[in-house]
Amino acid sequence: MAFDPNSYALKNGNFIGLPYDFASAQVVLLPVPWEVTVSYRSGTALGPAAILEASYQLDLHDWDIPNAWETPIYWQQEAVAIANLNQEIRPLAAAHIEALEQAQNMDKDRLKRVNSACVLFNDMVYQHTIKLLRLGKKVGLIGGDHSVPLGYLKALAVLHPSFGILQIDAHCDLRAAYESFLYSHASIFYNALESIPQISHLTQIGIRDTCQEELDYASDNVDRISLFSMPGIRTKQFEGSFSFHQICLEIVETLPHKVYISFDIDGLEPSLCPNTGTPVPGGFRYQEALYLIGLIRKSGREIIGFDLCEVGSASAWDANVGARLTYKLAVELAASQI
Ligand SMILES: [Mn+2]
Repeated sequence: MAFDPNSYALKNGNFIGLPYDFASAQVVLLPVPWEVTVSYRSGTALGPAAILEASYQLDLHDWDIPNAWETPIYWQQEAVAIANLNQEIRPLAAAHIEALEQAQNMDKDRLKRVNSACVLFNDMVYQHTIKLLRLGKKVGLIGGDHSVPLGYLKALAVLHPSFGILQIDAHCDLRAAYESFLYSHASIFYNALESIPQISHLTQIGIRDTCQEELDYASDNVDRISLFSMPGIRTKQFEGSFSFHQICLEIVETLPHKVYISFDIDGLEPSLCPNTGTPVPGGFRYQEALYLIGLIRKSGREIIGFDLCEVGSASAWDANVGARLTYKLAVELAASQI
């Protein structure tokens, strides 16, 4: 049966029921069900499955990209080894966090097991993504908590000698370890910047929930990190001196030619992600985020990959927003190819 982009979606296991297989795919979406170090609310490991399920509800027209549905997108099955390791290690991490909160003595062996499982996990993501990249695929990683992209960033660094990251997030994620977890969701960009010299620049936007240690790290590395706080962005708008377009141009201009997008859904206002791991009031509106992403391509930059993380699974609404963002990111990833 021929694919009809105007019809309802078939639940065929592919994103939005699209008719493409792995061989024909230009963009591969890789679900990563991992949330070992979550510190507040769990559920994001089931985010990818919830996004896939919600995706069948989407229509295929994109307001920016003609015939977006012709983008060959393929949703890869979840890696069972990752899901299993998450299930095995998450209870150990949860017990560690509980002991910390009760000010009990630290069980060092337990902590060691969590940290070495995270090393193993990062390597699994590296192996999956380098294989896809070497096959010429563009990859979108679907988390999971925000610790998931480290292995993917290392794989991109093998193929791209220099690239920048646009991070949309309520949090800086610049802590040097958090709760003694070396590979915490709260440390992802500290770890990325410290271990991947190919990352020439990190531009953080939407930041509104942070601590002095992270702000100090950002200002100590001001040649490598641009931080646009949410209060800073809104103040410019409230005072009427800048349009959102001008603010976006200022953001995009901090980025080099090759751009990776790391989208933590808590960068949006919490009405769009009520069940995310650590929701924070404020944040971008949906159309604002889409406008900014579109501007990266229009500026002539190349999007080399993306992740979407921290999508909650407790309600279909979080997954609905997550699925729409996934589609937009995937078609922009394909369309920006130079
Ligand atoms: Mn984050």
